[in-house]
Amino acid sequence: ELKRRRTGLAYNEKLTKHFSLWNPDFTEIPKRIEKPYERCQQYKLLERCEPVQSRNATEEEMELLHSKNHIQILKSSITMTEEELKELSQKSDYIYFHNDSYASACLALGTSIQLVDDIIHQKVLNGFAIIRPPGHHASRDQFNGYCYFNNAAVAAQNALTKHQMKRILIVDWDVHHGQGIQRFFYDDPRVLYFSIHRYEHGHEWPNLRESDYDYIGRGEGQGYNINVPLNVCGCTNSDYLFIFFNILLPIAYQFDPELIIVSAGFDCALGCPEGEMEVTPACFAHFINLLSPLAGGKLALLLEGGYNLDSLSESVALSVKALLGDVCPVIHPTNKPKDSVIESVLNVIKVLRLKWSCLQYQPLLNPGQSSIKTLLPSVSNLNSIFQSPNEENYPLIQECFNTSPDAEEKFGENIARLNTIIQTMKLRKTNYKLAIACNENQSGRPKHEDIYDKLKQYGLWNPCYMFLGGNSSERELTNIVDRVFKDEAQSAITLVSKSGEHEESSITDINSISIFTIVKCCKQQYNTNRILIVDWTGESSCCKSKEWFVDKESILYISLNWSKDVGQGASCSSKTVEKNGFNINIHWKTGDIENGDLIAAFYQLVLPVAYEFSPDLVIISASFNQVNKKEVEYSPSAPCFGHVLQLLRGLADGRLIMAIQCDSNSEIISECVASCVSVLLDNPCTKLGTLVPSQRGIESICQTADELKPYWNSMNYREAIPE
Ligand code: X5A
Ligand code: ZN
Repeated sequence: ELKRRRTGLAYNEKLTKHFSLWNPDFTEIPKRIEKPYERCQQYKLLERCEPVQSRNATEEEMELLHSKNHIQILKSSITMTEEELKELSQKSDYIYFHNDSYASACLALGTSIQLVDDIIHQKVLNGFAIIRPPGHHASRDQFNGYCYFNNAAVAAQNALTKHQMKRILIVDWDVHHGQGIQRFFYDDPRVLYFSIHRYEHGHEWPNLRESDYDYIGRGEGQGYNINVPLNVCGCTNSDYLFIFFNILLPIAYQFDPELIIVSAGFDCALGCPEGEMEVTPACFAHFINLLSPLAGGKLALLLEGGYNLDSLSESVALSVKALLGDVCPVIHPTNKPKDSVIESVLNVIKVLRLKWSCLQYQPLLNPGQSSIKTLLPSVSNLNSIFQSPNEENYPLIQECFNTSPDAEEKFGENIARLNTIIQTMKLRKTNYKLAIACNENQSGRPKHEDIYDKLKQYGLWNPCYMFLGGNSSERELTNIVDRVFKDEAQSAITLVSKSGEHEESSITDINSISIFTIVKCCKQQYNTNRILIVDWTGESSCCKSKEWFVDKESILYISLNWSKDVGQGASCSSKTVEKNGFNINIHWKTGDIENGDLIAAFYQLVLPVAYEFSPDLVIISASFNQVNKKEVEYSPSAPCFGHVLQLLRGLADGRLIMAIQCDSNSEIISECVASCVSVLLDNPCTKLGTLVPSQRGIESICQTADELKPYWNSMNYREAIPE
C-alpha cells in the first residue's frame, strides 16, 4: 500500500490580489492568508502536507448554488473604475469590490471544491484550504460580509450532486452566523449545518432573527439546521467544549456523516476584535481531535474569518498540526460554562430533542415554567418554530453599539494573554507514536502470539516501536513510563495476564497491579500531579484497584465496566460517586452496553470531567474478555474502542498508557487490540454507523451525571434545570 501524506494543504499567492482600495476598516486583507501560511512554514508543516492543486471554479460549479445574475455582477467588476467599484459595493452589506475580486473568488471556490474532492477520492485523508475571500455569508443572490461565493456550501453541494453523498456535516465555528449556508440547505436533510456564533440576542451582525436557536430547518430538513447563539462576549474554551460535548458530538454521532466540512473562521479566537471571544489557538486542535473519529476522518477545513493576524496564524497552524495527527497542545483546565451559554445549550436541546434522540439527558424544559430567562418569547409549541427564512423577508434586529466601558481594557488583557500563549507554546514531540511492551519467547511469560499475528496481518506491527523485554513486570512497566515521559514514545501499550507475580499478592488481578505500579512510578520518578485512570476491565478489578488511589485528589478514577456481575452489583459494592467525585463508577443498568452507550458516556461524562481535571497522564486499564462472553448480550464493537481512545488522545499531550489484560485468546480480543493500536498509530477510526444511547444507557449516565453535580463544574449545569 502506497503511503501518501494524510493532510492536504491549499494555498495560492494569487488569492492575495483582492483587497479594499478605500476602506481600511475592512480587515479582510491579504495578510490574512500570508501570515497563517508563514506560520505553517515556521512549524515545518508545509513539507509534511500534500499540496492541493488550487484551481478556478467552473461556471457550472458556481451555478450549483449561485444565480447567473450574481456571477455576472461579480464578473462585471473586473473592468470597473474605482468609482464604479465603490458604487457597486454600496449595494451590499460589508462588501468591497476590486478588479481582482472575481478572480480571487473563483480561485477560492475552485480550491475548496478541489480539496473536498481530493478527500472524497481519498487522495488525502483530510485537509485545510488557506483561502480568501471567505464564503459562508454569501447566498444565492447576495454578496455579504466579505463573502462572494459560498465556498463551503458549493463544495458540499458538489459532493451531493457529483459524488452522491448522503450525509454531510458542516461545522461553522466562525464567530458570525453563516446565514448563507443555512439558507442553501434549510430544507435539505442531507446537509446538517451546525453553527456557533456571537448573537447577543440579535444585536451582533448580521442581526438576523433567523440566526437564533429556534431556526431548526424546514420540511424534510427540519432538525438539520442547528444554531447555537452566544448571547454574551468573552466565551472561552470551556464554553465551546461544553457545546461540543452536549450538542455537537451527540448529534454528530447520531447523524453519522460521510464527510465533515468546517467553516473554519478564527474570529472566535482570543484577541480577535470582531469576535471578542476567547478561544485559545490550541483549542482548535482539540475541536479537530474531537471531530476526527467521525466520517472516517474525512475532514475539510475552509478558512472563513479571523482578523487578529497573530491569533489567526497560530490557530491555523495548530489546526493543520492536528489534522496531521500531532498531539493536541494542553489547554487550561475547563471551568464552568457561562450561564448564558448553558441557557443557549438548553434552548437548543429544547427545540431539537424530539428530533434527535441522543439529546435525552436533560428533562424537558416546560415552557413558561422555565426559570431560565430568554429575551425572546419562549417556544410554546413546536409549530411556532417553523419560521421560514427567505431572502425577501428577514426580520432585522437593531445593531447596538453600547460597548461596555471596560471593553478596551479587556481587549488589552486578551492581547497580552495571546502573546504569552504564543511565546510559551510548548509542542510535545516524540520519536515514536507508540511503544508496545511485549515478551516474546521468554519462559514463564505469557505470549500473545495471535494478537501479534493480527497486528502483523493489519500492517500494524512494524510501525510499533520498541519491543521491550524484561523479566519482572515491574521493570517492564517502569520502562514504559520512562518511554512516555522521556518523550520517546507518544503513548504505550502493555499486554498483561493473570500469571504474573507481584509482592502485593493479596490483589489477584494483574491489571490492578500493573496500574498501581505505573502510578507509583509516575509519582516517584516524574512527580506527576494528576492522573486519569479509565477502567473498563469489567469483572472485579474496578472495585479493588481504586482503593489504592485515594491521595489528595491527584487521581481521577472512572470505571465504565459492563460485565454482568458488575452491572448487577453482585461483586461490586462501590457507590457511583465517591471521594469527592474522584472515584466514578458508572453502573450500567443491566450490565451490558452498546457502542452508543459507551460513546455517550464519553461525551456526556468522561470528557467533560477529564477536561476539567486536565490530567498529565491518561492510563487506560482495559480488558476485552467480556466482549465475546456468551452471557453478555450487547457489547461495544472493536472499532468503538478506537473511537474512545482517539477522544482521550486529546488529553495530557497525548501521554496515554494502556494496560490490556489478555487472559484468553480469541479473534475478537485480537481485533480489539488491533483497533486500539491502529488509532494510536494515527490511523483513522472506522465508521460506526448511526449511534444513539439505549434507554438503559441514558438512565445510567443521567444518574452518574446527577451525582457528579456537586463536584464537577462541567456537570453543574444540571442544576439549572427546573423540575
Ligand atoms: C467572514 C466574516 C465578517 C463580516 C463582519 C462584519 N465576515 N462586521 O467573518
Ligand atoms: Zn466571521
